[in-house]
Amino acid sequence: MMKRDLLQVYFILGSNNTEQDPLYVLEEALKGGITLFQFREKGHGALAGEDKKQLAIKMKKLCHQYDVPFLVNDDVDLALEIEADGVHVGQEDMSIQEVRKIVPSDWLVGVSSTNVQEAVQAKNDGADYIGVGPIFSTDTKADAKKPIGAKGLQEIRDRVGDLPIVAIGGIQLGHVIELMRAGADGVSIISAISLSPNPESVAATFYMHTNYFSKEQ
Ligand code: 3NM
Repeated sequence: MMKRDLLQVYFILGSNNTEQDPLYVLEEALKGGITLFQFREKGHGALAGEDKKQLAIKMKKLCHQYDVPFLVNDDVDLALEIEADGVHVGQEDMSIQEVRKIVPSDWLVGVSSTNVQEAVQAKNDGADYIGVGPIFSTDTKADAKKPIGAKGLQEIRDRVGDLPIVAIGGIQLGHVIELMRAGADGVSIISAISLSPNPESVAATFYMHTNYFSKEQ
């Protein structure tokens, strides 16, 4: 099983999630102590083709300088081409079984789940972790589902045993303790870090809060 500490502060970023240089934002977040990174180049103004690939290569390099695993959202071909450390897929993307067939056995493979049924399915399919959400409403994902709250997260935790879980969607610093208590191993964040004027200090504070909770147990 994956080291669940990796999910503590799981930062996700695409070039359209910030007005700043995405490489600057990523490096600040890495300095602040993010534990896992996902490149998610989606939505209005997203890069494609060679531009997307070049940005991914630079981000992977940065992550590795800080010993943080680099995952790619959805685009398994790109992930393979640039030798990422794993992939994250949504419910509409390639299935976990299909992904497992074509990626190295040591890759992290995560899947999004918004309800108990999807979560149990992901566990049975052999996902390393699930991204559970949206917990709260979010402006970052245009087609986000209805928020499930900490209660929805708790229901999923009660049904998947010790499967590693990261909470996602609208998460701010003040939510961390509630979500860790509801059964999350960590929090996944875009805008609370990417839109902050000081991504390093926000990332560091997320780390402190999640770490405090894991030490409390
Ligand atoms: N996936 P922010 S919510 C990428 O529910 C993503 O699966 C979600 O961004 C899901 O931290 C979401 O800015 C957006 O709310 C997360």
